[in-house]
Amino acid sequence: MEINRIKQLNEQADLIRKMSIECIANFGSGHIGGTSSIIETLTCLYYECANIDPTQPNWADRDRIVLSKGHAAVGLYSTLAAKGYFHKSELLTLNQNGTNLPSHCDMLKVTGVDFTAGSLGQGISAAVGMAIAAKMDRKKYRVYTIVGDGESQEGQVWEAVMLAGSRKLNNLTVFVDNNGMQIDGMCDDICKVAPFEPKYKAFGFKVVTVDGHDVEAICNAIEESKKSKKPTAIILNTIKGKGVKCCEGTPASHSVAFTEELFKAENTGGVLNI
Ligand SMILES: Cc1ncc(C[n+]2csc(CCOP(=O)(O)OP(=O)(O)O)c2C)c(N)n1
Ligand SMILES: [Mg+2]
Repeated sequence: MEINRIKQLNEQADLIRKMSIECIANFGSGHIGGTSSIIETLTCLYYECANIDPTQPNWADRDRIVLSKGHAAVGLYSTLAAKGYFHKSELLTLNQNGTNLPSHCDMLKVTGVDFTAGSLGQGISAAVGMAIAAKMDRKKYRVYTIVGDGESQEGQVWEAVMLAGSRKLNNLTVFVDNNGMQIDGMCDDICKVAPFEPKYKAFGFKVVTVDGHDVEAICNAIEESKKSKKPTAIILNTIKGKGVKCCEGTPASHSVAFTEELFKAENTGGVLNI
């Protein structure tokens, strides 16, 4: 990938992270930790690798992107607004009474959201169903889904993975956000589910492990998944709260009260300019 393109994607990720922080600060609290760990992945999908068109959000042949860890919705909403699916002024209504942007992603309310998620385990299951539907309809679209490591303690995740491997769904890419943390502690201390590589391999997946904040590595892994004869798991080694000073690397960053002072300390200024 050209240096300039890497720079552009990093700048875009930076902007989307700032937008997400501003939305959360505006509401006063939110899921900043698990949002920040997947910003580069969302950026690579929406700005480089996925076949999508913001002017046709319901285009039948679009790639599907399912945020299974639906609590990171603010990151998805910020990405969609940045891409022009809806006006960024809506972002400041996040979570407010009457909003169209609830804390967990909602396909009935938000233009561009492909699946309603928040009940952990359901998103990846729906993504596998979408990939099977594409095969049945002889459609070329791919399905991408982002799953948390804590989420992977749900038995339903592995039922979906087993089916995907068994059906050889090479149109499916599962990202595992391996940030090591869940709501209030380390995944390994609560219910160890890592390592992911041998588990996905055992279920018939191609597995690629990358630094989940390295846009070039993520894009390369996605391009590899497009050529695979098997479903692909991309294990993203990430930092929960990445790039947010008060949160980085602490499980307490799962859903935080974000005061005016904390926001000021981030020095991001307002990027929504509304
Ligand atoms: C079925 C279900 N059980 C419990 C929850 C509550 N919950 C929301 S987020 C979360 C932790 C998820 O951890 P992880 O997947 O690692 O996401 P991260 O916090 O790293 O973004 C839990 C237990 C839920 N949303 N759904
Ligand atoms: Mg996690």
